[in-house]
Amino acid sequence: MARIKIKGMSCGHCRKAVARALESVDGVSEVAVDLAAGEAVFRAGPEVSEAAVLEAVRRAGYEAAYA
Ligand SMILES: [Cu+2]
Repeated sequence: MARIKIKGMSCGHCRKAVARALESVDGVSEVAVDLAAGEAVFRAGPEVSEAAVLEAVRRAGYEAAYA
């Protein structure tokens, strides 16, 4: 499983927005976003680039980085 840190989530709406953004990336599945911890864990297939994942989260309005 891959894990990223996310900055700027403040409520359940943020958590859902980040989850949707991650699920929109081809090859990403089993997304779990932890609001309190400010992180997300997901399964990423071999076609998934870290840059694409971070860009998807950024487009949703949040800063993200691989831990
Ligand atoms: Cu929010």
